Amino acid sequence: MTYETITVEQRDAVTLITLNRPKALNALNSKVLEELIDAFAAYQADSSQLCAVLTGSGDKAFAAGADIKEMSEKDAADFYLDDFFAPWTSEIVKKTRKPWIAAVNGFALGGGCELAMMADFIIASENAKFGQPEIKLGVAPGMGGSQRLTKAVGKSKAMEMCLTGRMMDAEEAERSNLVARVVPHDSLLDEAMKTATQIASMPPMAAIANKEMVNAAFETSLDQGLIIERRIFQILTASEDKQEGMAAFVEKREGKWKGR
Ligand code: CO8
Repeated sequence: MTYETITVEQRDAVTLITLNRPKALNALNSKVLEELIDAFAAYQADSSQLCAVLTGSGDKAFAAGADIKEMSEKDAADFYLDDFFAPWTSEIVKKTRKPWIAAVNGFALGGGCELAMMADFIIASENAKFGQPEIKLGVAPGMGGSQRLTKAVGKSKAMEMCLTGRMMDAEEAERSNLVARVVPHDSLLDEAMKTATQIASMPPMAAIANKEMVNAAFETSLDQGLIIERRIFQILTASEDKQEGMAAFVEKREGKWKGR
């Protein structure tokens, strides 16, 4: 499949998706959304692909936000009637059950920060800068920033960032639990691919299950989350990969996964 605004490459079991509008700092317009939905659906459907990495092209930006030029031409009725921004969560986050990582290589602002936060986790380059500057445009986050940033860094810092529009550098983002790890700029893609390859080597059903459990912690009470965890754990014990994983440990060899 050829795309206009993204590139997609399969490297063994890892799908690498790159936002590819470097002249516009990879700003997210409707075409990017349409193509990302397609690319993530293809990743989810392809049983040979077990982890994905999303990054930005060029040296400067992961994504500098939703496309301001496109949004400036729309009025409130357009945003409301199209339920603008809804498909980012409903089509990408909810439908991608397999793991994916955001490799943030520069500016991740507004919708760019929100897209990075939709990933299962973020690996950032030392040059990464995160922010929700929408207030400076007379608006507010619309793709989950006020919710996901607050859950990641807590109320005080999220509130400060949304109200001032200031950027957070990579070191502060790691200290604030927004990102899993910061790596040197030049080795970002290698490090993200290495991590994705490691995830892709795990029993695939267990990877989906672990993701579902951790996500449950954000969406339910502790009691409900603990029930979800136990039930998923119990289901996994009936899998062929559980038999294989435990046998491989006892026999001191690598497991060979069936994905079921
Ligand atoms: N949308 C469209 N184009 C963009 C965007 C963007 N978000 N960001 C950068 N660009 C374009 C610039 O217009 C410029 O294009 P051109 O060369 O044609 O003029 C090109 O990218 C390079 O940008 P700069 O020259 O500005 O590069 P600098 O290095 O000087 O600055 C910054 C980099 C600081 C990242 C700067 O570009 C910037 O501040 N960008 C906007 C950041 C921002 O405000 N993002 C949030 C957008 S809003 C959003 O994501 C959610 C909206 C929620 C609801 C909205 C309802 C209306």
